Amino acid sequence: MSIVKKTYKPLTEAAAIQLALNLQFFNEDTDLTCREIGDGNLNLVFHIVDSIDKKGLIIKQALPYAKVVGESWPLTVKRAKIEADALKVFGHIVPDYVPKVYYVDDVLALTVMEDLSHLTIARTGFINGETYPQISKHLGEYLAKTLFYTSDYALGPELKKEQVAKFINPELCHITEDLIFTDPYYDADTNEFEETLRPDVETLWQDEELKFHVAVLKKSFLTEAEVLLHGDLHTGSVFADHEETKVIDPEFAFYGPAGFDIGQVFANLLFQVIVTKDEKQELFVNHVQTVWNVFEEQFTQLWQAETKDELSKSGSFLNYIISKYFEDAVGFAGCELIRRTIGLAHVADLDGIADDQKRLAAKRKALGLGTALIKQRKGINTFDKFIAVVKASL
Ligand code: SR1
Ligand code: MG
Repeated sequence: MSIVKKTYKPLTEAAAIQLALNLQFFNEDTDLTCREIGDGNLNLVFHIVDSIDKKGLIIKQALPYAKVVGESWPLTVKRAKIEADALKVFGHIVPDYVPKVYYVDDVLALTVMEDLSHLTIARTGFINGETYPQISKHLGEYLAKTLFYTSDYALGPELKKEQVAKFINPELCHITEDLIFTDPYYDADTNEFEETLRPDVETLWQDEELKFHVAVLKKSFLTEAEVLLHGDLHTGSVFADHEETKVIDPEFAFYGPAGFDIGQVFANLLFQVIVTKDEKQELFVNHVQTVWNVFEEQFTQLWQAETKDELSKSGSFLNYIISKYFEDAVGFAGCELIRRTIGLAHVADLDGIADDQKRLAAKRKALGLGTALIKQRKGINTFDKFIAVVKASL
């Protein structure tokens, strides 16, 4: 008898249907359709729908290279396991805000999960005029709970270190270290920007003070294993409608500085502050404020009720932690604003502006705001000061 060893290969739409049937997610005699709908930078995403009862399913599969660049950029498919494991951790902590995981195959590097096609990717919704009234409250709660319950202060130091080991994610972290903290600050091949922006970009490359501060933030990302991060928490990683919010795609998860996830949420809402006007703009400023207020309030309650560390129970230590997370978040938000404007993997909030002058003006604002947040983050020690710097850049 020969034993056939299962090996990795990318699914086709027909193979995705067959897998769903083999796993008995659907009846054999039903009518299934499947479309590959992956529009992100890295993965295949199969949406399977039962045309009779309209029940749906998602199969997400990692490709062995970065789709955004092509096969010339090999990338570990082990990230699928990191993502599935992170979805399980976050799903345990904040079940309302994470898709359900039904099945994982580490060899095929795939996860079968809840169909969220009744929701829209938040970035797309925002660009099309949606404002999602609950999204900032939900993201504030998501951040408070995930960043508290994965920390030393909730898990205790031994269990936390086991989790750090489980979520070692070197290749994906390396992408972030390059694309966010390195490449935008010199003439790297990965950068992408309009030639008209070159003088603005060269100003960044020559700004030694800015590069010093980015190096400090990069050191924090490299070395500070504070909490289990989502690691790529931009508005393209969030599904939403008026009532629901779901955070997807944590393949960049690892133990890092808490302010990184908060900063990415800030920055990606700030793109909408930059590209909108009047009441809409105020609404997105309010979203940023709500994320922070809800985070601060709920994180404080969790800390006061549940910290396991005796010395950390003092109010002044909690204040120190919250101030540190805020300062870090402001700096990381600045880095995200800059990388999404001139580095690899842009955002449609900016690139989708058809009018050249308006698009370039928005990009200059993003670069100016990013620079200000990074350099001035130590002085930006209240939310009001943060918003004053944001408004001064518009
Ligand atoms: C090569 S991956 C480029 C970007 O896509 C992901 O969503 C992350 O943001 C990463 O930096
Ligand atoms: Mg992603």
